[in-house]
Amino acid sequence: MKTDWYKKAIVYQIYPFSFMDSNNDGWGDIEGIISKLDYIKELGATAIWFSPLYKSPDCDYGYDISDYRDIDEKFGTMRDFDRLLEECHSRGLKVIMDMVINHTSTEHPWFKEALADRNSKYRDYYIIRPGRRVKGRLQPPTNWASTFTGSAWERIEGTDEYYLHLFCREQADLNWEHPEVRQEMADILNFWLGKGVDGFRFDVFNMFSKVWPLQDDDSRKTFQKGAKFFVDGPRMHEFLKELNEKALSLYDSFTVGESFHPSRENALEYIREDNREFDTIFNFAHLDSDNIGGLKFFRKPFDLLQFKDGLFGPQKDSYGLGWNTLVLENHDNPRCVDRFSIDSSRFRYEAATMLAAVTFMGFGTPFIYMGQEAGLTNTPFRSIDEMKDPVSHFVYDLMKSYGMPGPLAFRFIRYGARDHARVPMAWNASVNGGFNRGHEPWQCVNPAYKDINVEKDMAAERSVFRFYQKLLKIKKENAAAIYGKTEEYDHGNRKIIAYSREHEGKRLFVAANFCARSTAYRMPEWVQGAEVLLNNYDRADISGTVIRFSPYQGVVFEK
Ligand code: TEU
Repeated sequence: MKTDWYKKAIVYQIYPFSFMDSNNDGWGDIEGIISKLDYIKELGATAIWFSPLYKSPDCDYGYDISDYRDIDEKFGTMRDFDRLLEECHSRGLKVIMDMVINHTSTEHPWFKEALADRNSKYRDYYIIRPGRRVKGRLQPPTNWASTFTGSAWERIEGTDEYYLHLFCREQADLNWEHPEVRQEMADILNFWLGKGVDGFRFDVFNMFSKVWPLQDDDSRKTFQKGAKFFVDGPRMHEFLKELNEKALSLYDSFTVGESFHPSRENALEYIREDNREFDTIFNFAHLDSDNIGGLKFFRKPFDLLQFKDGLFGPQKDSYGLGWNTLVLENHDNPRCVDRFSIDSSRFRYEAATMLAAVTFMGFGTPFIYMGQEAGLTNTPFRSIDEMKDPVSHFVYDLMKSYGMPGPLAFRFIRYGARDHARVPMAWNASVNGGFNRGHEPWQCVNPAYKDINVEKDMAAERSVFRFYQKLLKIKKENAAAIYGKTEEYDHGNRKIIAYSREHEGKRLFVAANFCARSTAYRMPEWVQGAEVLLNNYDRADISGTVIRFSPYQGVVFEK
């Protein structure tokens, strides 16, 4: 029977490579994760989403899967995983697996067979097409661009054929038109559900369906060329319903989709409660408020109004129809305290807590990315060689190919790089931040760990972790914080964010200062006399309905 446990859930995301390395080989592992479950429980999370643990050659660090039914040996064995599942469940923590089924690794046996034998049935599992001869030269079947730069087609060696990859060339897109592919995917979901996992996060799900026949994109776009033929494709809703029918609905499973710039209409269709597609999808629009056109490397001055639009739009759209998510960080984004024009050298604690309060008190399930709860910061990478993410390298190379000198290209990519979130966790001030016992980690550590780490934060008088604990407790227990309708106030204010949540006569008012200076703000009349439920400072300077905010102060009132 389907329940709605996810509505009161607090999800904690683990990037297994970098969480905890128990055997000191440089890679995070399952044993390490188990050793930290009590910590996650203490924080107040109720579910864990694991970035991919499956077998993978790691061209895209686990997002290129070569066996959907096995655990990669650097993380442990299937027996270790079964124990992890048990250890989570015995602590009341739900387990959410990452499902990367838009593409497989090119090391997946299906793909290898498809290339090895022209008559293999697995050829139809992928999107393989003959190239085109243009003025005697062989060209890809269409002009689509990969999300990760360059053509979305890779020529199959020794032939005139190409296969489609909307991400790295080692991530071959599956052909979802083929019923057998869809059946394989349902079987994989059932395999994990049968083991007892509680749900899935679906990677770039709204690219499963492509527009057929495949055709050129005649728009002038350079980036995301072809997107109109592979985002929110015509059979998307049908495919999701089928996954539900054949797998998801057979269990009390939770689903959250990661979508690539869905249209507003489609975003709603995916999550409508009566639609039987997904329970919810991620909304990232507010995270584009410091970049141009959703391209995270193109930095621009932070735009608070855009942040508000992105944060509140989906809350309004989904309220009463489906469920929403609340996100500040994940493995694809830099640390939030180093974005949004925040002075994190002076106000790290204030900013980390304020951002959490304004985001997570909204309508939707909070997703916390490991380390966010301790206010971890970006890494001062010194050169491209310290970065492991293929995307950093692709964009760096692209900039250089446009004639940008190396050091400039490096500075260009550093701000938005996904690597910031992917360095080993800073647990304490010991070697490698306590990630392991000194073996060189797969990815360099953030040297800030000596100062900024979990242990130190938990012991501090002004601890981000302790604030998160209080915030999450409210978020789980207060009906208005869970179910309330969001109403934004003073949208045009470029310093302050303010909104209310209302449910069955109870009202919350959430307001925060996005500036490094104190700022006065007149609250609505009804807030007068309300109780302060949460505050990231010791006191709130209030007279009548005017609150004089300190830098990055955030306050939650209850009436
Ligand atoms: O990401 C999808 C995606 O397109 C972006 O978030 C992407 O990371 C960004 O545009 C690059 O700058 C998902 C995963 O979260 C990501 O880690 C994978 O690399 C990607 O899919 C491919 O599986």
